[in-house]
Formats: sequence, C-alpha cells, structure tokens
Amino acid sequence: MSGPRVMSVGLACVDIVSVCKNYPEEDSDQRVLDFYWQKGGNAANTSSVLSLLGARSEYMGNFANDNEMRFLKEDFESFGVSTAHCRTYDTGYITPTSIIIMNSQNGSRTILHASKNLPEVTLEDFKAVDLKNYKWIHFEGRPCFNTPTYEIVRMLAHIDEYNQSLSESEQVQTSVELEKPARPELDQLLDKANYVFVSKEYSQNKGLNSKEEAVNAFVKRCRKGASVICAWGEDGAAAIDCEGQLVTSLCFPPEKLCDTLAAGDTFNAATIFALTKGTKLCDAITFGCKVAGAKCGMQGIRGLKNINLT
Ligand SMILES: Nc1ncnc2c1ncn2[C@@H]1O[C@H](COP(=O)(O)OP(=O)(O)OP(=O)(O)O)[C@@H](O)[C@H]1O
Ligand SMILES: *[C@@H]1O[C@H](CO)[C@@H](O)[C@H](O)[C@H]1NC(C)=O
Ligand SMILES: *[C@@H]1O[C@H](CO)[C@@H](O)[C@H](O)[C@H]1NC(C)=O
Ligand SMILES: CC(=O)N[C@H]1CO[C@H](CO)[C@@H](O)[C@@H]1O
Repeated sequence: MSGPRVMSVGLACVDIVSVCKNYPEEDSDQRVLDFYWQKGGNAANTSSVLSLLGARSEYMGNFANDNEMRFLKEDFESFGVSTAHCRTYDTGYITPTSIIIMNSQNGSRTILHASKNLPEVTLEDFKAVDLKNYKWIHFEGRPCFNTPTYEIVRMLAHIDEYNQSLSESEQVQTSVELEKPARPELDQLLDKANYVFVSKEYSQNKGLNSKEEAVNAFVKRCRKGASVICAWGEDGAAAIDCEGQLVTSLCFPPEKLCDTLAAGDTFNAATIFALTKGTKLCDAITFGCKVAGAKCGMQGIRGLKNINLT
C-alpha cells in the first residue's frame, strides 16, 4: 500500500457480546441467541476505518500478554493495520475487556468493563516512533490516571518540537479527539493539536446545544491556526477552519438504518483520510458524513471497504 502513513494512538479493547432473548434473571442459566468477540476502542476503530479507506494505517497502544491480545492483533492484521510500535506488558496486566449483555427485545446493552490498569502510552514509548515516516498522528483523548504528567500532552509537544524546524509540507499533522464528557483533563488538549474533534456529548456537557455553537465556543480555546470539528449525529457536522470560517455538512442517511455504533470513529477516520489527501476542510467533513452515513447502513465496519460514494 502506498500513500501517507497515519497513526492512531489510544485504546484497543475486546467486547465480548452475548445476545440474549431477554435480560437474564440473576442466578439463572440459559442459552444465548448469539455470541461474538469484537475489537473496540476509539483509536482501534479509527485506525481500522483508515485502513479500509486505503490509508497506510498504524495503531499504537499497549497490549497485555493474554488471549484477548492475540485476538486483537489478529483483528488488526485482518484490517491491514500495523501494530509495530505497540508495547506488550507481560505479567499482572489484562487486556481491557467489556462483557456486554445485549437484550434482543429492545437492543438495550448492559456493559461490564474489566480493566486492570494497563498503562497508557508514554512519551518514552512514543519516542521510538520515527516521525519522518508519518503524515498524521491522531490521539484519542484518554484519561490521565495516577501519573503526575499527562503523556498525551507530552507526546503532542514532542511532535511540535519535531515540526519546528521543518517546512509545512514536511510537518506531521496532529489531531485529538475529545469524546467522553466526564474527563475534565481532556480540556488540556484543546490547544495542543492542529485538528480537534469534539463530540456531541462532550459539547452538550458544557451547555453547548448545536454543532455550530460547539465549534464557535471551542475554537476560542484552540491554538492559532488550528481547526475544530464537531459531529452531531443526524444533524451532520460542523467545523471552523484555520481562517475562522464556519463550514457545515448535512448527514447522509442510509436507505435503511442498521447500526450506528462506531459512527463517530468512522466520521473521524474519513475526515482525517480526506485531509491527508489535501482536501479542504469543508469537503473533508462532508466526506466524513458520507462514509459515516454509509456505515450506519451496515453491520460493523468491514463493508466500508467496498463502498462507492458518489
Ligand atoms: N442516524 C444516522 N444517520 C446517518 N448518519 C448518521 C447517523 N448517526 C450518525 N451519523 C453520522 O455519523 C457522524 C458521527 O456521528 P456521532 O459522532 O454523533 O456518532 P455516535 O453515535 O456518537 O458514534 P459512536 O458510536 O462512534 O460514539 C455524524 O456526523 C453523521 O454524519
Ligand atoms: C429494555 O427493556 C428493559 C426491561 O426488560 C428495560 O429495563 C430497559 O430500560 C429497556 N431498554 C431500552 C433501551 O429500551
Ligand atoms: C468499535 O467498532 C465496533 C464495530 O466494529 C463497535 O461494536 C464498537 O462499539 C466500537 N467501539 C467504539 C468505542 O466506538
Ligand atoms: C502541522 C503542525 O501541527 N505543525 C505544528 C508544528 O509545531 C509548531 C510549533 O513548533 C506549530 O506551530 C505548528 O503548527
């Protein structure tokens, strides 16, 4: 595969899904209708979609040394996503796993997260990445656990330092995704990257009630020349470009709505993909909405490999 290399840094986890006829009674015993494992995590999904669209895509995150990790590695491989810079922690760690009980009557999902503090990626690990091989590095806004330093901030500063002496075309572009509202530390990332993706949830939590309100508010906290992008479910997406211009896109509903999980990750991946090709921000978010809309019309994301967008 050729073309620019794109890295997504963040979490990969395993969702173990049991689809049940009804939500089970406590202490009962029954067969399930369906059972499967699925790779999850925002950065993991984003890197997979980038690869499906034709980017040279790499995922960077930490692995535990267990069967779930082997499942994840195989899954990344099946998407053609490199995991060359992932670090494996040997003993005492488990892959973050969610047990999901899906009620087939109404689709309700009961989720049990299991996470034993698999460490976050650190600047020290990230320094092994030869930045000259990458066009774009995307960071999932992760929580800052019990460490005194916020490693994502340090990694972004490291990229800035690298960029400083380079011409614009040689610089590595950076983006961050701020999705989960209950993490005030994510605010620190607003002015640290070139492109900032803020989610609807994240915006609503700050009292912002539309995609336009959101980008107008957040751009004031981004750094000079940065762009802010906000997807808003069926209301499409908005962005403010580096010149302060507001641009919007409608959503592109599929013929039949099938599965909206990971629509946000798909939007982010498709928008980044378009931007790496030099597409203008306005057209990039429209492409993002088209691909995300197509994703909503299919189960999972693999079908994105064959979509034909007009
Ligand atoms: N019902 C829908 N029909 C068509 N497109 C949709 C629909 N919902 C979301 N999208 C598209 O997906 C994009 C991303 O939406 P959004 O971020 O709100 O998804 P989400 O449901 O939060 O996804 P995730 O499950 O990844 O968190 C939107 O900009 C829109 O283009
Ligand atoms: C699904 O049904 C259960 C009761 O069986 C109910 O508690 C739950 O709120 C419902 N969820 C949704 C999403 O409708
Ligand atoms: C990742 O994508 C899968 C579908 O391929 C989905 O089930 C899962 O919820 C997604 N994870 C996130 C964090 O969006
Ligand atoms: C593309 C990009 O993010 N360039 C940044 C590289 O770092 C300098 C600071 O050292 C920023 O000013 C650029 O915006």
